[in-house]
Amino acid sequence: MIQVYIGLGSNLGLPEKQIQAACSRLATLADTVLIKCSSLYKSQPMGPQDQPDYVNAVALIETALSPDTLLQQTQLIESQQGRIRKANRWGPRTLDLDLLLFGQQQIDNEHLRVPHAGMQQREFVLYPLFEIAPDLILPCGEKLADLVMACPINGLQKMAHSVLI
Ligand code: A4P
Ligand code: MG
Repeated sequence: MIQVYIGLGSNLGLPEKQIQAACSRLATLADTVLIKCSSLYKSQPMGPQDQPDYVNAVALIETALSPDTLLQQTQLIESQQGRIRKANRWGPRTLDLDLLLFGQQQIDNEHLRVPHAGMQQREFVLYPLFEIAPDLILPCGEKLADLVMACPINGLQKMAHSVLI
């Protein structure tokens, strides 16, 4: 089993419910155990500003699935939760599931880049990840704690409700 961190984001269709539903689905994947999920965080949109604030979280699973199979499964969950892919980059969505880290693997193929591009600069990824994995070291050798300290919080707010697992 490999430890995999998944970034969850939503800014349409009752975002807190979308994140809760997605975590529940992750827990039902074959050959996979949901270990924990961070608190929910409200974040300002990165990219186009004419869209609602996001709710973000990070989950830790342990899985025996391959990276490609896991990506297929997470994309299926996105589409079953009403995700419609539009041409505009970084537009609003009911659910986005990003494979942030897949053990210590570094993957770069036409479907998948792991560690997820940009995660090292995104407060809505780093802070929830740090909440559940404060001692994490990335495959590049960087300490997560150092990345968090260097990352402005940009209005990120921990929300009162947490995900039930
Ligand atoms: N892909 C490659 N690597 C990965 C990976 N590690 N995990 C490919 C998941 N997918 C990966 O993704 C586009 C393609 O990326 C997929 O077909 C997959 O093969 P997508 O989900 O269709 O599109 P996207 O999410 O709009 O694109 P992108 O560039 O991945 O965007 P991000 O980086 O996910 O950012 N603001 C706040 N506050 N919070 C957010 O969560 N999210 C985004 C989207 C923008 N602004 C945000 C947030
Ligand atoms: Mg994405």
